Amino acid sequence: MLKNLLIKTAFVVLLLMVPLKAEDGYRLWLRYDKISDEETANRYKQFLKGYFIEYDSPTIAIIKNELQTALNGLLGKNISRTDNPEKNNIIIIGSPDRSPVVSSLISNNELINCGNEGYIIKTISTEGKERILITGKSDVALLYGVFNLLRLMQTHSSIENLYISSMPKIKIRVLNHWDNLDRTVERGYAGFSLWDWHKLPDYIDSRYFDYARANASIGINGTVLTNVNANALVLTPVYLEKVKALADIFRPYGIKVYLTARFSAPIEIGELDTADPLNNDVKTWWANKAKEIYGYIPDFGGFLVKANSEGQPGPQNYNRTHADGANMLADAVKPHGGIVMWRAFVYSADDKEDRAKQAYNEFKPFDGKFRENVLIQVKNGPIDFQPREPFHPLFGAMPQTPLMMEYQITQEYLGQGTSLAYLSTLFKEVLESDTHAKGEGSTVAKIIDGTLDRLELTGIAGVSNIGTDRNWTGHTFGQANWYAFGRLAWNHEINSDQIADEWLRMTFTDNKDFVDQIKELMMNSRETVVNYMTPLGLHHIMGWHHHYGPAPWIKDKHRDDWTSVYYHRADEKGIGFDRTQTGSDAVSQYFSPVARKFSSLEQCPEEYLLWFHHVDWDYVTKSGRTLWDELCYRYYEGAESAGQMRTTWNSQQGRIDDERFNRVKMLLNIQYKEAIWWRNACVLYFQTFSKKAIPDDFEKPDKTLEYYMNLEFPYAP
Ligand code: BDP
Repeated sequence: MLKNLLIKTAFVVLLLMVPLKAEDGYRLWLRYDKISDEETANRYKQFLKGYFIEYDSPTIAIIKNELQTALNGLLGKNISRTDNPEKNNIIIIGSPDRSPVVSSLISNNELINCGNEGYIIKTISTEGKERILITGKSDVALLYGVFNLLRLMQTHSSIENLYISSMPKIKIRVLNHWDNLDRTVERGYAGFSLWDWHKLPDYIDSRYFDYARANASIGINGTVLTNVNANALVLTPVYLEKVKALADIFRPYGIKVYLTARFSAPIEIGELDTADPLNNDVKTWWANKAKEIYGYIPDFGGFLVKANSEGQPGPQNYNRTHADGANMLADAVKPHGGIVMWRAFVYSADDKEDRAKQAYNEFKPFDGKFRENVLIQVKNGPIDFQPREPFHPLFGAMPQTPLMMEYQITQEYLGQGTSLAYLSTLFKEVLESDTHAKGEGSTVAKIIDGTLDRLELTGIAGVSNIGTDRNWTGHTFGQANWYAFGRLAWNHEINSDQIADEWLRMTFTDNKDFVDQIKELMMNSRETVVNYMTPLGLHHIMGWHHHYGPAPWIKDKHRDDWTSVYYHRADEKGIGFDRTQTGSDAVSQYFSPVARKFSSLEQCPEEYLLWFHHVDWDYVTKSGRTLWDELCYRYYEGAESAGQMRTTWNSQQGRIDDERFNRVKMLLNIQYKEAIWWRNACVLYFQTFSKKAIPDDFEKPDKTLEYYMNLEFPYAP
């Protein structure tokens, strides 16, 4: 008896010791914690005495709910709906077309540049009254506007004298989930797939709503639910019921659902013995399949296709082209308003051409040959989401074809689930690269937003890093990459600094020292990772298969282009892949000013040096150090900066909640260990070719190369 009582009491005491609100990262950047600075809070309160909305819809219901939750949280105050639009200090929300009050305050003309998703937030000052108008042409535009207003408050910015007019620069802003029907996630490091296929459509996880809400808050308007290495089953009625359930949830948040289409589906789930895109039965099969899908989901977005790449079936199995394949599917979805996102990530083991050149060679000849509802989805660089790659040469090379950007938000090659690498700087680096396609200033951004070639259909995709982990992304800082992707997809002109600033304030605290220090840490983090993994243009030297950790020694596999030696080409003379005229001539796929710069050993930016050149160990780099010394220097510098990240983070203890602080702290320790591991393994391995000493000032690796080469990780994610 007594024992039982003691145990119970101890349990209650323990419970009381646990902080009431666990800060586990679930709330992402939408925490809405009370603003502690009274002055700011009071100023906000003054302007938010109620809201006026004239009509209802599922999206409007979401808006009201978000406003209530946010203002309750941020200001500790309920905001109530008012029937009187003339009241002072209220928010008025609505579209001029549907709200007579709104149309009396703003003309449709003023919204002319807003498209269907853009919005205006505007302070209306009349007769001593101040009202904030949030307007746009659609309900979802209003939702985006509301999230913008809330972001201002979450970042403690002024909400006085507002005039914000914002419209997305890119039309299709999608996440690509590499999620399988068994809930595993290809290259996912945050648990399993969010989509609980087994229990859908009857069991609706509340996370689906929170997922949609988070995406809407950053303007993401589409989600491809399934892996590019596709399973045709998702196109069968049993699964389409489930997909429909998700689509119904996401719709009021402005999010369309897309699926990956397995090219051989007519054989696998149909009764056909071919998937030849020019075969009439195949065409009819897909047309009927599309009709069936639209029967479930009237606003279904369309298909994403990986064809004839890494073993996936495609039109080339029937001696047809990518254009034949893409156009056939495009015709099937066209009557319903759907699109096809056809991936350009193709390279073949049989093609002896430099892998970096193959996508361009295969796709460029088809410029202008695709249907108007086809986008070609191109990875940011010509190989595969490496820590650093030059921009993909297809950007600018297909002026008559909408090219979509594909980024990887999940950090397959940037430390996976254990590393902090803020990717906004990577995203921006690519967007700002100048292709010179139509002279100077022909940036990748202008190609994908359609302005360079006056293309209407535009898109951007990010391979998702989201899973069932309580904090969604495994690493708390993975959330920043999801956030940054959305913000840049909406407006690629925002800078990474601002995005980090917003995210930090909303996610953690607005403590100035914390924000300043951690922002700097974030801004340098990707370069740090590049330095300790693949400095000076090195690439694809990671672990076999799982891609975890360093393995520059990988060779003699069934595919050359899946080895490391194929890419670094180290020998006694030097290191690097000669992609100039004397080598694979990949440089010739770029427009001449770019090609000239990349081909010249002197002018090639050092960050791409070994991407384009095989360079002698004694070559003198810009720092005055020889290539070998410079390589060592970068590896050591990278590892040192990873150590510095720990120190910076640890100096912030107490500024944020212990739970998230400690998690990040432990992960930064792992990252530092991994940085040393990368550094030591790579320097020791490349030393076997350079035969030179590691410069004196650097501490020598305490393990042998053999030790590193023997490490195995059979269960790496
Ligand atoms: C590579 C991944 C592989 C993907 C492939 C793709 O290692 O798992 O299937 O890209 O993009 O980065 O299709």
